[in-house]
Amino acid sequence: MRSLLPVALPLFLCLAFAAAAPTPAPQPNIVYILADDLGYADAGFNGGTDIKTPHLDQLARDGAMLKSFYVQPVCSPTRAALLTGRYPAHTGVYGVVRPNAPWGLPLAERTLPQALRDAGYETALVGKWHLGESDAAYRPTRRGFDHQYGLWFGNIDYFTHLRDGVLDWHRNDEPSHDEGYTTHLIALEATRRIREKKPGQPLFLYVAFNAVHDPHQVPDSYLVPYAHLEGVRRTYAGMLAAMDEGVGQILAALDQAGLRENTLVIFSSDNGGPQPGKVTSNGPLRAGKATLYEGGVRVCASARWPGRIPAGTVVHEPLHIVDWFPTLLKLAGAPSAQPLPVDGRDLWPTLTQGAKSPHAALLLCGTQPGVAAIRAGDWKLHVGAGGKKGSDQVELYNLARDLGEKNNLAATHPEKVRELRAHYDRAQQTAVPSGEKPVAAAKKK
Ligand SMILES: [Ca+2]
Repeated sequence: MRSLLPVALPLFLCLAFAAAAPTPAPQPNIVYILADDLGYADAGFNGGTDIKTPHLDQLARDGAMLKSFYVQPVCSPTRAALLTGRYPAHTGVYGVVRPNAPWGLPLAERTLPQALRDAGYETALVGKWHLGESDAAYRPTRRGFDHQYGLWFGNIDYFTHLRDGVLDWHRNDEPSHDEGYTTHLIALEATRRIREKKPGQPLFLYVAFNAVHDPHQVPDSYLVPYAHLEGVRRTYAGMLAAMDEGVGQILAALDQAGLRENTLVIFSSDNGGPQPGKVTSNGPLRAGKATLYEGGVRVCASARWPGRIPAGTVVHEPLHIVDWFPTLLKLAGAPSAQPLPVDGRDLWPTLTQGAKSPHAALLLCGTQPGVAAIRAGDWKLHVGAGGKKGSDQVELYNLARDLGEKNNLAATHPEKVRELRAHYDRAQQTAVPSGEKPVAAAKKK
């Protein structure tokens, strides 16, 4: 037998190696569709009943619905978290970047499009930026995007594209005088980026609708099906219907380009619905935008990748938008050369294999340092509740029994308060101050 080894072993090793060598997975195209200020329960797939969202519903049914997907309570910090994989406590982007304010997403941050571009991706931002524009260094084309089209500020007039008399509509960071309703323009440009995608190169397309943020404006034709709704809710319904139509056009463009099978499409809102009950619906969740109650930070979300995410998946495990950064880099085979510590964790096993949340505890930062909430298992602790930063004023809820955060259990469960408070205290040790700089400082210079 021994005499056979020199011949047989190399042959065996050769065969074994051939069988075990994994076929490199093709880099998926990635389309992240971000809605602005969408209520938790306004899309049909997440419990909405009075507004028609057939395309968002189909997208969610064809993949996974993320029922406990967390973001930040307002626009800029959520976008910073998506693009860096880092919490506001580490980027310093706790609040919104006002027009002309002399700050933005810190330049030391390595962004998702930068990392994907280094991995061979073509990268495009279509829609809202809201991470700084006062200095050219903060603008999208300097932060990893090959293509930019849309608005820099947090909101603009949907038809004139003005904010306080200033035109904020740009192509590759130069003024654009394209005319039209921004939701239509964003959908049109997104479909163009898909049609004109560079052959042989994967695409990262970040579509950040300014819909359904105020000002509440929509072409009259979209109001017709919603005559039964009153006031701003009717306009909002038309705006959401227009956005849903745009999402349908983007999904159709992927189909027409033959890209459906190798494209991961992700959808979420950037924060919860403002004025719940009047304008938006956050369903059973308490409060809305700008708060750390569930209505402010838990948003409707979905993800579709045919053959990779089983259709009809429903994920109840808590996930955070910071998780997409490491997840997408891994799927893209991108070197995770982020020089700064990433807070996000790979959410793919949770999404595709029913694994538990990758987080023992999630940090939800308020719009100023020191105000935060911790989500750990079924429990949630608010520290500095009521906006008093660093205070001992806490609220404790058991979300499994009390999704609406009505019964504060802090007094009766001090051991649970201590346990979650320890997570908060650890997070505070590495927290940075807010990077916010007031607009006035720019004018004085
Ligand atoms: Ca928003």
